Amino acid sequence: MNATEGGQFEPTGRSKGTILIVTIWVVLVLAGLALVFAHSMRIAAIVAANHVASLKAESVAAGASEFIMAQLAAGEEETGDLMESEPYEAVELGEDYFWVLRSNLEDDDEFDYGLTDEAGKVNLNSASEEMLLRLPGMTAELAASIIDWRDEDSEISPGGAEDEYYLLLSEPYNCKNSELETVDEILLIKGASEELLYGEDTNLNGILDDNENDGDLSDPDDNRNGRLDTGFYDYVTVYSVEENVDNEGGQRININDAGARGDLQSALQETLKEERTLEVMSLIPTRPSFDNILDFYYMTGLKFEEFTQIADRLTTSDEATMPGVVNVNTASKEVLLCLPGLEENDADALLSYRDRNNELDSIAWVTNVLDREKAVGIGTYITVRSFQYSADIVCLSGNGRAYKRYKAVFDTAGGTPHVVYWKSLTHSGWPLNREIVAALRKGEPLTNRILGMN
Ligand SMILES: [Ca+2]
Ligand SMILES: [Ca+2]
Ligand SMILES: [Ca+2]
Ligand SMILES: [Ca+2]
Repeated sequence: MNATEGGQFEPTGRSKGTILIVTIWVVLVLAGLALVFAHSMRIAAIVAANHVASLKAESVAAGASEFIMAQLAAGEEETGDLMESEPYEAVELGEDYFWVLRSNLEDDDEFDYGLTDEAGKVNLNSASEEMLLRLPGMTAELAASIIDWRDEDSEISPGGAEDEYYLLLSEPYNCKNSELETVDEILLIKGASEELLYGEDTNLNGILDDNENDGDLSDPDDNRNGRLDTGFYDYVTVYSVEENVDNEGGQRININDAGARGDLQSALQETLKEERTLEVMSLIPTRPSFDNILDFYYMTGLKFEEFTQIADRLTTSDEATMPGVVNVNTASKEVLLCLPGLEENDADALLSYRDRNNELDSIAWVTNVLDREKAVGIGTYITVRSFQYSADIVCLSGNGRAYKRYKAVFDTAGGTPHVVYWKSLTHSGWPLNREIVAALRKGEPLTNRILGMN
């Protein structure tokens, strides 16, 4: 530029070009900034929308939990039907949806929905080592280590582990020496692994997903055999417990307590004639030591109809609670096979009898299926009642933008269902058919065709 008389700078031809270039740059930068702002505003809008969707999915989970507790409270009278009473598939809650997902133990190709009865499982805190060993995939090392983990002493059982083992780990911790509080806690125990617990079903949806059948191409490292090889996760619990009282909440009569003979006689008299009562009483030893109430049934020669009327009022335990008794009315075949002495044909026979009969209101029914030795052999470990249920709650916002998934355990003991465990499973990914999400994102309705897809 040149200085002029007025001290002004006159642009030369060259500097005119410079100004033009600068102007173009400024315009370009401003346009770019405008684009950036528009873009970031759009991102902000999406983030906000996703956040709203996420909050909605979260509140659906709370709603689903309330819904389940209402179902449990209403179904208390007929707990046997509770598992089937609601389909729990794509339940609408306002604009949003939830599912209660359950592993389909029969078919790894089809989703199953509903509550899961925790009493139909093997309780890791009360099962004997022998019962633990009968779980699918269980190793002798892990079974022994579970016993050591939960027992109070520090004596190492063969194959087991106490402090000596855990304190030498690179991240050391103590042997717990008390009960497991969650099923996942088992992963802290020597010999346990996600592979043993979950098997190939790492997202816990009961379905063989693509990544669970592609070898080591993607996690997990599966055997690519076209079948879902599961762990023992679906067969174990730490929650099952019931009070040792009859169905009306009344105190039970301990048939092994010689001091309770009078109570037993009165109870028998309520259903039997005087003569028959005395006949039965005469068969009870002065110092009775029945293994369980089924042992009593066989020893006294009570008729099945006579025994079923009184069975619920009898016990052989002085304990106030019966932890970990297995509900024979709801247990899966795998769980039935964990009961002492039962073989595959026994489990099949129990399942088949269960399907054909409705009135299974005392454990006496197993005597119609099993021989005396086997029935008495499992009599101590079984029940026909359930108080704890779990639910795998999958929630999706109505616009398909956000989902949440929770594992919840509910306890109905005491009459009012309440949550005893609540854990997010959202990190394991959307567990159901992706078309559901796709349809909602496009604003399309969830048709039966989409819901029926796996
Ligand atoms: Ca111990
Ligand atoms: Ca799966
Ligand atoms: Ca894989
Ligand atoms: Ca497989």
